[in-house]
Amino acid sequence: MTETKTHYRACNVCEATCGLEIKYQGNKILSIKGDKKDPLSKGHICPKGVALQDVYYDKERLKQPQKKTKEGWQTISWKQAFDEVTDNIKRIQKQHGKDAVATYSGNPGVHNMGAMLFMPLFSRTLKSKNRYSATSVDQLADQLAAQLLYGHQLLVPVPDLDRTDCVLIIGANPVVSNGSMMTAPKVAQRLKDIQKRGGQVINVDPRFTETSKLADQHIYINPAADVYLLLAMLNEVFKNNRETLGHVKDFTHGLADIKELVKDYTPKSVAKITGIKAEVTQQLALDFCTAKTACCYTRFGASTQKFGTFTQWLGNIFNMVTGNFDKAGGVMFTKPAFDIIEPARKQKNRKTFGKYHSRLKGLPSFAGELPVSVLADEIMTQGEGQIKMLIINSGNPVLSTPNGNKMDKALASLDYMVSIDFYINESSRHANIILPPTSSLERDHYNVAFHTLAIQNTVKYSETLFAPSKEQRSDREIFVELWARMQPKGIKSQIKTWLTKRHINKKGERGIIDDGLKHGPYKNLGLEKVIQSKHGIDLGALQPCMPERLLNKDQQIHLLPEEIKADIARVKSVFKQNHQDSAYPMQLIGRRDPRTNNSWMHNSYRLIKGKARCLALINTADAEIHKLQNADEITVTSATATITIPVKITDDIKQGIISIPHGWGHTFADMKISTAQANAGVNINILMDENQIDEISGNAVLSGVPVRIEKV
Ligand SMILES: Nc1nc2c(c(=O)[nH]1)N[C@H]1C(S)=C(S)[C@@H](COP(=O)(O)OP(=O)(O)OC[C@H]3O[C@@H](n4cnc5c(=O)[nH]c(N)nc54)[C@H](O)[C@@H]3O)O[C@H]1N2
Ligand SMILES: Nc1nc2c(c(=O)[nH]1)N[C@H]1C(S)=C(S)[C@@H](COP(=O)(O)OP(=O)(O)OC[C@H]3O[C@@H](n4cnc5c(=O)[nH]c(N)nc54)[C@H](O)[C@@H]3O)O[C@H]1N2
Ligand code: SF4
Ligand SMILES: [Mo]
Repeated sequence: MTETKTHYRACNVCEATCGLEIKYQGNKILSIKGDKKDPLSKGHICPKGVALQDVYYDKERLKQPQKKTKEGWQTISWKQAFDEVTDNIKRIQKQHGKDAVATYSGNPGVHNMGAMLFMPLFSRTLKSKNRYSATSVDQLADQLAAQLLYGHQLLVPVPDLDRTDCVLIIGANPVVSNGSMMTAPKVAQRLKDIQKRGGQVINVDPRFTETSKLADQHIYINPAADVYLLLAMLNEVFKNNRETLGHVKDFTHGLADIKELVKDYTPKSVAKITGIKAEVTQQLALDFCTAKTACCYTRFGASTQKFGTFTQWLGNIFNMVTGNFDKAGGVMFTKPAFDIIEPARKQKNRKTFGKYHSRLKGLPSFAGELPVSVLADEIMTQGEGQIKMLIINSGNPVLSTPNGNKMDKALASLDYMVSIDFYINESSRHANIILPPTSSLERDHYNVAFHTLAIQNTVKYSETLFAPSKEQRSDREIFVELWARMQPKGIKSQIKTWLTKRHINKKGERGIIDDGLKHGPYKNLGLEKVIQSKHGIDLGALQPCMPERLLNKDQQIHLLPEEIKADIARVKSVFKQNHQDSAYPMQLIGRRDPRTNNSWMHNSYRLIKGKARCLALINTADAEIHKLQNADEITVTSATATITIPVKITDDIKQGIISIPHGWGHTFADMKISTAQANAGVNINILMDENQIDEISGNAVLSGVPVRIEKV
């Protein structure tokens, strides 16, 4: 009989990075459980971690390149695929210029070591300004606020969840999402522990969520009104002379500007727009200020709205002005073993915002990318600089970006499209060629991104569990090959040799990680030691690190950056108008489900079985107005489209608000994800208007979208 073995690794599906314990015999997985000895996740696991085996065994997962022909998809060799892809890049760039070839990088790319380390190598070689990613339907606002205040897009302060006395959660549902821009596995337990310590958990959300159930206090807020709540709380802080910058005072400027800015926004004056009584806002500010330590955590719902950047900026300011920045129990920066931030210090020009603008609409670039809201138009609008070819890596923009119908048409209209993905889904079905990478269990993994955003410093390396078959390629191999084929002949072999020797010898990406660890902030840490630890190594709690960690050139913090100043007038004008659109009297917000991950993993029967979950949540009072019963179908109409969806009636959502999950709508017959197709749901993103953006950053508006509903 084959021996039963145990493999330890970090799950790479979401930001929680849970340690997994996998028992297996040969190629057969016997069980996947949480690794109790993982220093960060301490045994936590969610259904998606268990379902990694379904992705591994999925017969519909692609392993060899596919070419679209008149007779359907054909399996072709890697050589032919790489030849055709790079021939087309060269042809199109020669004919239409560099910008005619665009890239879109989706969420799993950030959770993928090969893509993180090698996709930039390839995309830089294209020299195209048309680079897009899921960042601008997600955390662009968080990263821009970080860049403006601390000088780097990844210097995002992380709540010190394990030591705080009060956490104020605005626009996040970590009990379901497992945390975002805050790697905090086992988050429900961690929140309960705050309460056990005598602390408070407060949640501000238009819906009473799974996180609210756990909180000491839930506050219903109108969508996109967080900016006014935060301004009023700050007003209250100043009114009661409770402002304090703590030890960051000596290198922080502009407190008087903040005081001036918030003076018109009293808890009373914002009550109508926020939907929160003045006393509640006052008490909230007081609770936060009087807690020994506190942290305000603003996330997805706060970022993907018309004041995304302003709100994220205010979240930072609130922590700072109440003396909770760079302090144990407040918010702090990490000290990752493999540090992707520190190298930026050497760059002379650290300006990453607004270096250039999109051809249409003039949206600003950020960190070498443009906001994805403009992508469909950039594909479909003729003229110089039009996008003719798109290379998508691990993304599904038809389901994940605004105006999905338009995106679908845009992808169909391309001269050439490539998808690096192991499924034929809503977006990759438009590709001329699909290059499928290996899946999670078939490759090494180091979490390059999320150790940087974790509530505790730890380090972990995961080795390959099952060797891929000969015909498969990893994301790293795909990018290096594409990159190499784009190099001029002489240089090509020279650099490829260098790259091969230094980084991708037999041991793959290990060279880079080992290098990074050895030159990182921890002594005596190398890859070998980390691998030997199996479960990962605890590197200790977050520590104050100001001002040394700042990447601002002057090593100073300026509380009111120019970009924010320029948006104050808009905040003021919406405050004054505060009107509702009578054609669209309701507001749409999103929702995540514990058993799906954005638009993918829906092909796992284990995850998708059971009651339908793509449902519209509406309030009992709204149901009465529209004479609706549970499971009745409604149409939801926005400025861009109409969808039909069954309702679930609940008191756990504010009246006038409707909540629908994203990532569904597996309705196209020419895909190859049969379990997902059998549980199709609807694509909420056809309702999102790509013209509605956060005006500072260009991030898409996905929360608080005006809609109307009708009974079918
Ligand atoms: N309305 C609305 N829209 C949203 C959101 C919302 O809450 N509401 N959420 C937004 C957010 S936060 C995000 S991050 C985006 C996500 O949007 P995207 O990143 O565009 O889409 P995903 O659904 O994550 O698609 C992931 C794709 O990657 C493939 N994939 C999985 N693993 C790998 C891998 O290892 N390598 C490669 N090459 N491919 C892989 C999958 O098969 C799938 O096709 O959606 C955004 N859109
Ligand atoms: N199970 C599961 N986990 C996931 C994912 C998944 O698809 N499924 N996706 C992963 C990804 S890519 C990300 S980015 C993270 C996101 O993780 P989170 O940041 O926790 O985001 P959500 O779970 O979408 O929660 C956002 C909350 O904001 C609320 N909200 C909406 N509009 C507003 C508003 O205007 N103001 C306020 N205050 N609240 C508002 C919504 O009701 C919702 O409860 O989750 C990750 N984890
Ligand atoms: S919470 Fe995230 S990292 Fe943890 S098992 Fe689930 S999907 Fe994986
Ligand atoms: Mo995301």
